[in-house]
Amino acid sequence: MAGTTIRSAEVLVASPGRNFVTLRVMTEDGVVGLGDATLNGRELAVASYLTDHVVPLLLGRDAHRIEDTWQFLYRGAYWRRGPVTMAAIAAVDVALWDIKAKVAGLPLYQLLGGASRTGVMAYGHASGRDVPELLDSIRAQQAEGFRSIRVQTSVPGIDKVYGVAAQPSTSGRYDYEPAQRAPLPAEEDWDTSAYLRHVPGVFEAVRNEFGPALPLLHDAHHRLTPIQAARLGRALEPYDLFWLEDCTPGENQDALRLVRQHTTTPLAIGEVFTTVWDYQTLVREQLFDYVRSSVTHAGGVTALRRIVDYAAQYQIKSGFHGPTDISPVGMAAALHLDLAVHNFGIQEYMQHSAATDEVFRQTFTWADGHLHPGEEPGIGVTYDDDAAAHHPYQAAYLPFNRLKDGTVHDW
Ligand code: EZ4
Ligand code: CO
Repeated sequence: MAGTTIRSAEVLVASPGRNFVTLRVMTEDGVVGLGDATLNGRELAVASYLTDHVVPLLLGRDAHRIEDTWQFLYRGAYWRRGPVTMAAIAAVDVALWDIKAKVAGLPLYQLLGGASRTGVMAYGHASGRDVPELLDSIRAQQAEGFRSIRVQTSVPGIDKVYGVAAQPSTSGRYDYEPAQRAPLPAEEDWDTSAYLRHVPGVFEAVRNEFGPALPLLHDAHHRLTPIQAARLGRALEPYDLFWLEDCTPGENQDALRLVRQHTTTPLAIGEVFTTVWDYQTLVREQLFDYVRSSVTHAGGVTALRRIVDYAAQYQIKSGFHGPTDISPVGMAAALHLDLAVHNFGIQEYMQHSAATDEVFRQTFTWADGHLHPGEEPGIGVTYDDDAAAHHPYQAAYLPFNRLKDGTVHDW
């Protein structure tokens, strides 16, 4: 198909509020597709992977050949998997799906099988430096329309805890952004015993205030050993969490076997996974409940669809990663998949800043706790070059952790 031959592919790096890497592919007919390649704190590595090693391979290919292009980039590189490679492949994959859907004149979810539901339930983020501030933050999220809420809390004895916004929320907006613009990463501190002592009481206070029905989530952010995670899961059972996320570091799938033996608290994992292989044991042995991968970091719509289809055979559901470092392009792609797959669970939704929204024009809607990707052909996002020009890339890093004795710990 001559008109759908790829004429150009550009890598766009901009920092409207935070850094984003976007791939823009154009066909001979002038149809444009966007893909998200943002890898928080390592953005330029993916930009180089795309510019230096992938863009030259795309020119002249048929944009319609999504599967062939995915396999060519994955198998053809010889060096497989990893976040840089898979973010680059994801950007190409999503840009080609965007193009295919635009050529078809349909929103992407129609090409994925059509809508399985009327909207995508999304959870918001609440946090507080103490319990009263946390309860206020939950109320603010409810006022924003969220019907499911992630709860993160400060811990006495720890200075800077993951997930806690530095400012109390004044506008109802939750503004925790872990990446910081600085030449070096910020150092945070960690004390697992203090955390394990404190967290169950916080959930008790939240349940006492909001009752039993409000879905509550919590992210332990990779910091616990298997037996510590088992103990936390068990301690949180009275508070009926929707999920406990990343209770142990993701590399060791076997860890969840031990956690699973001890607790019925539902488990979510996978935001740092990059392929279906990272889920092989977890799915087959039914060691978890929610797939946390994002379209952006797991090789695109093509690959994430395979992961959730595999998970579906074991009644494991989706719970795709949706922090601010997934660009509006990556979020939009996720929403189309959320709407289409049968085993949808929940979608994380951390609203982007006004500056981000000026660069990425979006068609999704948000009402009564649910997102919808909209009915525009493609994924429904356009990129404003003029707005982006005001926001050049700025070096930024995620923080890292040290224990009291100086040992580096998982962040
Ligand atoms: O730390 O997106 O569940 N959400 C998270 C995020 C991640 C960041 C890393 O880039 O764990 O806050
Ligand atoms: Co997380």
